[in-house]
Amino acid sequence: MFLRLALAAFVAAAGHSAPATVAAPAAAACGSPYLIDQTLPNGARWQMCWEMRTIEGLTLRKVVYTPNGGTATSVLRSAALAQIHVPYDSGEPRYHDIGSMGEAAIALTSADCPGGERRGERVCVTTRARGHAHLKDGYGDPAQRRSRQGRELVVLAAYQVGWYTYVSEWLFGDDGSITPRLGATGSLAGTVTTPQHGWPIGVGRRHFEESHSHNVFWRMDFDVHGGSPDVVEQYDFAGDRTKKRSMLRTPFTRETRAVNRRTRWWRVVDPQALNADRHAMSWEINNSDSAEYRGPSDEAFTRADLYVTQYKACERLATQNPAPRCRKSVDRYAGRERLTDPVLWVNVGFHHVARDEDADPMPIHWQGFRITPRDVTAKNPTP
Ligand SMILES: [Cu+2]
Repeated sequence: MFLRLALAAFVAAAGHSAPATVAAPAAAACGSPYLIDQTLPNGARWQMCWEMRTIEGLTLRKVVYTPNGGTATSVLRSAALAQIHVPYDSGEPRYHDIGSMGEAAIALTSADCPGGERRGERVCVTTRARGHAHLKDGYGDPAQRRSRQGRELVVLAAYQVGWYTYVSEWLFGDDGSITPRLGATGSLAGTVTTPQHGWPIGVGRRHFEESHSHNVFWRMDFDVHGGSPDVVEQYDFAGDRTKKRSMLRTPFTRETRAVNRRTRWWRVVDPQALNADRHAMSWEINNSDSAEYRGPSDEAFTRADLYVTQYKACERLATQNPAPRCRKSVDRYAGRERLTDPVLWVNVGFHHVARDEDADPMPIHWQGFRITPRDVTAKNPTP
């Protein structure tokens, strides 16, 4: 690592015109059926290994992206769900649904995995349309007219937790985007309450189904373009009722609890890894669709939308962490330690107010966030 850093510094100091690159990531070290290797029609390639862990359930490791015509670049060392916290509006109950997701994973049918491959019965790998990749007028020149439909790789598992069925999806777009999202379907829990805390479902107004939140946490250990250290930065755009907007960059040098703001986003950047334009490669995190649930003081883990912590192998779940020698929840992990190997925890909330349409089987409702390449390639790899 230090040798590589020193080499990169030497290349920069020598004014070398070629982009300073670090070693290309090793190909994913896993065999069938655990290897996923999908090249989408536009040439974008995604490679990774999957595991079904007893605690976290579906876990992706060594995620590598190769843009069309480009070289392979590592993105994530590992990624998994880290908790689904479900507090009900009357104050009780308050579930922590992740503890043994590997055992809750459902055997999938071919209907659960359209056009895809079932791996080890419990994981589906497939591709599907994602709508317009781009659409551009030719300004009178038909040769310049552009229109293309995008596709995405889908890796999913489903879990039965109480009455709910959770569908955990990882979407890998042919534009390099990654979308982790969780869908809740199955059946409502049937928790009956007063009109103040619920909504009348069924006939008349006798039965009030209790409203509740699903606060979903994902844990991601990034590995941007190989082993040189990654840095996490926060971006804000100052200016209110003014014409100007000014960009503010805040690097996180120590562990952090960050909250959402309407134009705020984060990125994980490897300052040593440069694209062909000599811009540092990074992956942007955008968490703008959260209900931002904030709980009482004994649920302090709900009080931030992104946690950045120094890597510790025993910090696996965002709450009710099973390792006895480790702290119990992500708000406790995020102390003041210096960050050299950052792990990101994204918290996305959804407030579920039941409606008549939620009768069995309950229509799926989704929550998630977006990870987008920022300067991984010097231009659009598939114009
Ligand atoms: Cu719900």
